[in-house]
Amino acid sequence: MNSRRYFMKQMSGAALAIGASPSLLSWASTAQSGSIDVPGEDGMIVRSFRFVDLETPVEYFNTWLTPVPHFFVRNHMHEPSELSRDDWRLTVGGEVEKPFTLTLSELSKFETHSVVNTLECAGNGRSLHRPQVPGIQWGKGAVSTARFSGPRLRDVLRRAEVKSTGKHIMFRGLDEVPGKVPPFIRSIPIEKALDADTLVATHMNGTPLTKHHGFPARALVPGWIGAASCKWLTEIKVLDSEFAGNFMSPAYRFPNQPGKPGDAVKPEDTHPLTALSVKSVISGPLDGASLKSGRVAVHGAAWAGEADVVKVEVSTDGGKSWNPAALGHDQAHYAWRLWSYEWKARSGDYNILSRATDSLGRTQPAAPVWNPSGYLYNAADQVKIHVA
Ligand SMILES: Nc1nc2c(c(=O)[nH]1)N[C@H]1C(S)=C(S)[C@@H](COP(=O)(O)O)O[C@H]1N2
Ligand SMILES: [Mo]
Repeated sequence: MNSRRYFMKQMSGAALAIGASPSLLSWASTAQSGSIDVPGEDGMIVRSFRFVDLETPVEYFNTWLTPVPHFFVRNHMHEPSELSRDDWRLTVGGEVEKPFTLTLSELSKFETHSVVNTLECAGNGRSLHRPQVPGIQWGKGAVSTARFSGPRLRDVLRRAEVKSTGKHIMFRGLDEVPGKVPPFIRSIPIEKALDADTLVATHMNGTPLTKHHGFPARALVPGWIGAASCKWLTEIKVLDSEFAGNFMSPAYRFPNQPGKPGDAVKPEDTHPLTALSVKSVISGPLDGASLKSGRVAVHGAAWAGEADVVKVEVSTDGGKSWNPAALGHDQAHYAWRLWSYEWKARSGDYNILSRATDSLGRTQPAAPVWNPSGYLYNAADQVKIHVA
């Protein structure tokens, strides 16, 4: 048992021993914002005892590519327990002329393509919504960036010869479904599936996918919410309409019109989430930091889903005035940009903000768009610091 598993087991044992006390669970889920922290292996923040849900601390947002051990993990259920390279199969069927099944070595014979993608969970930042909403109480770090490689989904689909009735592509993973909950199955529209950058990814940062990230193969739907990128992929099915199931509806839907915080939203007034919003996060100085006066680099990362980040601005006076940040050298269409702003800090208490603008003309709002499930939080980021 590796130390992370050991840790998880110890912790869930502790939670069980005291009857899974809600106070202990909420203590864990509010760990990042409170003074008590629950460090996992490699300093990752453990957001759930039940399944593996690990958040990346924002101070790790200092490399363009996130090292795999620092890449956030989001699981809705148990990771598959037995997964051998030799037994794994991928079936391709549904609205196709030629259904087939592939082994891993057959899959690896397709041409390989690489995409640097920032993957963000739709629920990232959920804990910052007011009023609070149920769900994993992510802080700011359910987002990471990696170079994903593998065959293009469209090449796999071409071999199967999709019929004209094929409109949506459904993915099924091998996760183990606990009790009576529905399996994690979702679908994406055929247009996105046929995009040259949508992958059946087998590698991340040049090495085979680890189990946490979907070994041996996952869908990679760049620029879209993380939930589109199904892990432990075992079935690709072409459908004539969107997949009907819990993880398409009611989950992962957004109100068509922004409502008042706390208001209920009718299902018919919602649509499925697709691409990510424009967003930036400050990775330093950290919230609550005490610094010496002088030169201070305010830095972070900014991303915009299918759009490009064109500008990041920093305010050191609580949002009254804004200064342009320098954008980092490394860039790719679906990847975040690192940014930094050099500030001459004099003593005092400061409210530092960052906001990004993208190639679609979208700018991060001052306040988030509240919604009942707390998706796509993207208000301008904020840290409070003291300069001595
Ligand atoms: N089979 C399966 N795929 C899945 C999930 C899951 O629970 N099961 N979680 C999804 C969600 S909600 C997110 S945000 C991403 C997270 O990918 P990561 O764990 O590699 O960071 O995986 C997606 N793919
Ligand atoms: Mo997610």
